[in-house]
Amino acid sequence: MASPTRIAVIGLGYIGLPTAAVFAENGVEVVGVDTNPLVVETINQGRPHFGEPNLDALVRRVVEGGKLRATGAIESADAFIVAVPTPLRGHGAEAAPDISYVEAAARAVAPVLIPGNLVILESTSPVGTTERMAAIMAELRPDLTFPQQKGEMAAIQVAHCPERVLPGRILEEVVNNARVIGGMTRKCAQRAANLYKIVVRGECRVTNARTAELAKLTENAYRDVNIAFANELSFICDKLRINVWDLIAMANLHPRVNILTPGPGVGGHCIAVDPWFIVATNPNEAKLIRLAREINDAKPGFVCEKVRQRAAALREPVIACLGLSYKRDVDDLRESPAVEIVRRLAEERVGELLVVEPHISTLPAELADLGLELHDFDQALDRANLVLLLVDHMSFMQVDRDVLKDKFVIDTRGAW
Ligand code: SAJ
Repeated sequence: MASPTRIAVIGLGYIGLPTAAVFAENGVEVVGVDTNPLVVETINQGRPHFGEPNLDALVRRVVEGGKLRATGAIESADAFIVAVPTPLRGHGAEAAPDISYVEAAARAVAPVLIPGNLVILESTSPVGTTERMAAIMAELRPDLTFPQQKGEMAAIQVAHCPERVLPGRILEEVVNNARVIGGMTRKCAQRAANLYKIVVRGECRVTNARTAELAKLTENAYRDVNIAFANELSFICDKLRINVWDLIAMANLHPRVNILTPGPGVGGHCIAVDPWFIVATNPNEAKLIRLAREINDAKPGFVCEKVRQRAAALREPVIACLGLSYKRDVDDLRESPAVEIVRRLAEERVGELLVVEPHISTLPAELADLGLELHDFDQALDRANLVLLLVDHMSFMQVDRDVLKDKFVIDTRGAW
């Protein structure tokens, strides 16, 4: 079957935009669809609306070359890639995945479908979401046939191909990572694999849609559990007065041990969220996955307690809070433990807080509303008597050790 010449990418966020741009770079005509007019306008000016290495130049090239165009309204295409958010609503035991954006995308795509179209869900989703998307489209288009009705003979093919790129290395990983491609039928999977092979150099492993859905959730739950192990060690070491970083370095000398790095908590829109998708539907089985989430979620509170103890020893605590993003060298503040820690310290008035985040130009409202402001790195270090390293940004690594000499330092990343 010939490769689609025209694809529509629905949702131009952290995954949708790079995906659209990479397909466009490889000669596919791409129309990007987003409900946010500002996002559409920015992209049509040749600019991404968020920071990601090398994305600026790529978006400019493909927009100027006429290969990528953004719009607010869905258009017909050969294939549709849905990359919309699947947020988690509620907390802990009450948390439940919200697939309403996927459902809305299915409703938006349905009217423009023609026989031979391929619809792919890329959003990280609870098991069964691809089938749900197909059911919505089938209900709206009784004139067409879908895989759940006609199997391999269906007029429309539906598949799930979860994204697995690491923010900060998206453009490299979107091309080089292996992909798991789950079709509602074998033909669906094969057609989706043929599409991804236009841009993907890694293996495209085909399976069914449900397995692909759980595979993605499993990858992030696996990493969460492993980070929780490292964070649990940090609690144990604190009590035993052992340096956790040294301990892990020693243990990792063993040829079959590879412990990850403790930190201030786990953030980002994926690892801190996706394991709950498994727990929500399998509360009795997913015991370890749930406990790992709880351990990682306890880490910001532990860091706040350390800061409180240190600040209590100072007459006028001035605390430089270094970094807000959820991890190093990105501007993404979603689910960031650093933001939570700074917010809690500000609410409790633990001291004067000097917030430093070189990757953003304005503070999120939840911090600005507490009277906090962004500060310059050097000035904040100069003024502070307590330095709290929350994110191991490259720019923080070149710190002058002499400046830190007479200050209390809390290094949550073990980076200094
Ligand atoms: N973290 C630690 N210690 C570590 C590693 C990470 O505390 O040893 C923290 C980070 O600081 C951050 C969080 O965990 O707050 C998550 O960061 P990450 O770099 O591990 O992962 P993400 O969330 O940026 O991207 C993950 C990736 N998944 C896996 O590595 C299994 C990526 O491949 C996925 O595509 C992405 O989630 C996603 O979109 O699902």
